[in-house]
Amino acid sequence: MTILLTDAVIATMQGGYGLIAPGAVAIHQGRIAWVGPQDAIPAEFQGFPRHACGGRLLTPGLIDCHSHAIWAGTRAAEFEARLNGASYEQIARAGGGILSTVAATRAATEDDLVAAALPRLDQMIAGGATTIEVKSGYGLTIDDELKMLRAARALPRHRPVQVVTTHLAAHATPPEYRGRNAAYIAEVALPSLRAAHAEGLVDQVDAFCEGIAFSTTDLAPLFAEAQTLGLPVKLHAEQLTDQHGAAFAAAHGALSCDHVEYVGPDGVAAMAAAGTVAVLLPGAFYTLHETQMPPVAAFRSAGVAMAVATDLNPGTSPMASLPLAMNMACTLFRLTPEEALLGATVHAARALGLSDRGQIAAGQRADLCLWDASHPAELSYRIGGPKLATRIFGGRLDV
Ligand code: DI6
Ligand code: FE
Repeated sequence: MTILLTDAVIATMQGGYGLIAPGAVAIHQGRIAWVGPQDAIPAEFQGFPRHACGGRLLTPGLIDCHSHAIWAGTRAAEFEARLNGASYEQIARAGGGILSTVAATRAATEDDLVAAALPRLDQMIAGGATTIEVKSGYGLTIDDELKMLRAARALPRHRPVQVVTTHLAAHATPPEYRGRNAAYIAEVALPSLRAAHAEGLVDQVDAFCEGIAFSTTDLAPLFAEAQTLGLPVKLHAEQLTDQHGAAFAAAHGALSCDHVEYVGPDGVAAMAAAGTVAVLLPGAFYTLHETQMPPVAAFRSAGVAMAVATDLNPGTSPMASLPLAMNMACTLFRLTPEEALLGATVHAARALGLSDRGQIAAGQRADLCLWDASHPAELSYRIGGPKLATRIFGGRLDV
């Protein structure tokens, strides 16, 4: 498809907002062919069919670089228990929390999981997402982890979205391995990773490094195996305590360290040296009523890129909207709206190891969002974001 978008306020996200207004974008064969000022459209694109944007804001399609969008069951009762005084750790240690979602997910079929995920996916898409990352981690057996990854891989057959899949068998220790983390890694996490890789189901490897989950010692064989298979790693690091997971992950060239509220100066320095992105997840911070903020000032001064994601999951972040996550990142973590939008575009792409999206520039995928807004700060300023007027996915107008 060939099209020329005209009369837009364009946030190219090159060097910050990279505003061009009024601007135009030429799209050809699913890619951006040209972007620039309205009055400088090259002759070769003048004849393209036009779509007038009416002065609306055009951004890159948003990228949700951290989600657990595949699960079965609900955790509303746990939410209620927490408000009656139970902590997240107490619930987890009592077999609730992640493990209750594991039981429901094990009982579901691949088709059940896809069906349950589609309404969530629709909400993500309504919030402007065009690429989403989806993790396993609620199966915790070889077969159930593979089932989750197959369900994640199936999503683009049902909706116009690109999916990056992440193996997260090291999310929690299932009851049958309680107190035997090393055995769980050896007998479930490693074989499920090898099988998922052999079946082409996995793009990257993640783990939950935490006192209530896995230590860096537990995870060393998993990250070594990821390296052997040529898969990039990332880590849920320093969400509730400082386990020095960020430094461990950075030493493995991690694409990102996620949550990172409790990361210390050693972790920040290691992330900066390795070019590891800090993925901020304000939805979990908000839901858990946390008070320890991620060290945003330290990330800035060390030059660590910050991404923003939903962490969509049934326990700690039942939220599918990236604009809402951006609003929370600004209000709770004091990001600027420009940093929040970089975090859901350019830096989110980096956190997924993707360089063909996240900016409006010649050669990039033509994944774009046209918003009922006139300035990019409105994406973060309005709680829940402005309405998406038109979404362009792979060069096709689909809203
Ligand atoms: N950290 C989180 O916030 C989610 N996973 C993780 O490692 C929580 C997942 C859940 O509670 O279901
Ligand atoms: Fe998460």
